[in-house]
Amino acid sequence: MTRDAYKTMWENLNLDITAHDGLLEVLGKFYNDIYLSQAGRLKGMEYLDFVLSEVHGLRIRELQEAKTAGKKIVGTFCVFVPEEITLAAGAVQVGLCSGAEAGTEEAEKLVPRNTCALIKSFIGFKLARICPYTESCDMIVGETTCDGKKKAYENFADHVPMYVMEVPQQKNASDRELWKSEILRYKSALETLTGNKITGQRLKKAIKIVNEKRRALQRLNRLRAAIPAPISGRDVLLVNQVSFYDDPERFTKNINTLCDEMEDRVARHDGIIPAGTSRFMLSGCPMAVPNWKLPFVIEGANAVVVGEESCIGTRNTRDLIEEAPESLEGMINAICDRYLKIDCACFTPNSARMDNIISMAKELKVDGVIHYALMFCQPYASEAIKVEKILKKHDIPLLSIETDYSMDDIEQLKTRVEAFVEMVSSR
Ligand code: BJ8
Repeated sequence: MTRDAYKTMWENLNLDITAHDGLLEVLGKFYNDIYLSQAGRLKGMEYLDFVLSEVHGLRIRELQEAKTAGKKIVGTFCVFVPEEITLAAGAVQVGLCSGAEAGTEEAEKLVPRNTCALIKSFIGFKLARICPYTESCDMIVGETTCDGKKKAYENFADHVPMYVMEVPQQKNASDRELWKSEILRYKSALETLTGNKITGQRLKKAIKIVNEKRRALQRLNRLRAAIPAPISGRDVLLVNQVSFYDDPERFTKNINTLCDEMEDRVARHDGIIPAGTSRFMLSGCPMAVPNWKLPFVIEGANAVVVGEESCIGTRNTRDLIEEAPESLEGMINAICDRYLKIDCACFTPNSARMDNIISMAKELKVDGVIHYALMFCQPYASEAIKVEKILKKHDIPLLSIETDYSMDDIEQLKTRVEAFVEMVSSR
């Protein structure tokens, strides 16, 4: 990314240029160490390298051009926000970064100290004026998932144009009614914001675009399950992270090209990860860009991540919207049903998640599961106890980790992960 070419754009977005330069420098260094240092990467990953190198450059310029052309930009933090509705309104949806420590001191003036790193991160990025995505948004959509998020949005609303969707906490008939009414309320809010009416035709097209994106990610997940693994877990995590802010149709095309390359290598049993490397599945909280800490530690310990049971992973890609309905009402119902299948730990009970963890672990033939909860995340830390029980029943080893975005515990993490890898490989 040529900094000078974008400086004026960043200034116009009211970024703190010095702090932003610092962020890009650290990000570039991390990216070199974690990604570009990998040997024998797939050629298709060059697209992801390019997108990442232009994450605050070209993509932001595209968003500005879309705004000039009259489009609205909608920022989100959660996979519950239906991108199909956003696209059908002619708006652009982007996931807002919340995977790095920034502006923590300022963020702690808006939320208590014992709030998870993800929440502090999105507030910190805004208050430190280093996120061009947040600054580009015409509307930011939050959701009533965990308590931390829903209370944070109240204070965050003093700083950004906030809209909050109510997500039910159970999955009974009355919850479905509530969720459907929330989808309709979101549809109206977008129609008001954009001035565009969401017709059946527009929604059908949007459903197809988002389904195709999820199909490409499903294909990637099927291919990566091969033994030997044809791609590192870090690279797949990056693909999932980029899926939240890249143009969806361009992204799908490039991921399918990457899959073609993988298919070829799988057919030749030409994995880039040596056969015999211990295989792990990550399960738990989402890892938003640029949170690459744990996969880097795992893969540095002679192991490979072959699946993510997470919202930046299969929780977001497992289910498609049914494409058969032709009426607007039918499509809204299909959207409603698809999103209610999400097995976020904010639901009670949430037994579908336990079933999904077991079936994924078996399908992927993993040697163990690494459960990842962000410090102070009550929903996932609580479910870690259930995950442990169910995995024990199926004789699948588990390492349960609680961490945050700082590097303070990196040595301790390495020691624990190395011991776990050694333990599973001696079984
Ligand atoms: S659907 S997982 S993206 S809410 S880590 S902020 S839960 S205290 S992120 Fe999530 Fe939607 Fe659920 Fe997925 Fe709260 Fe936990 Fe923090 Fe979390």
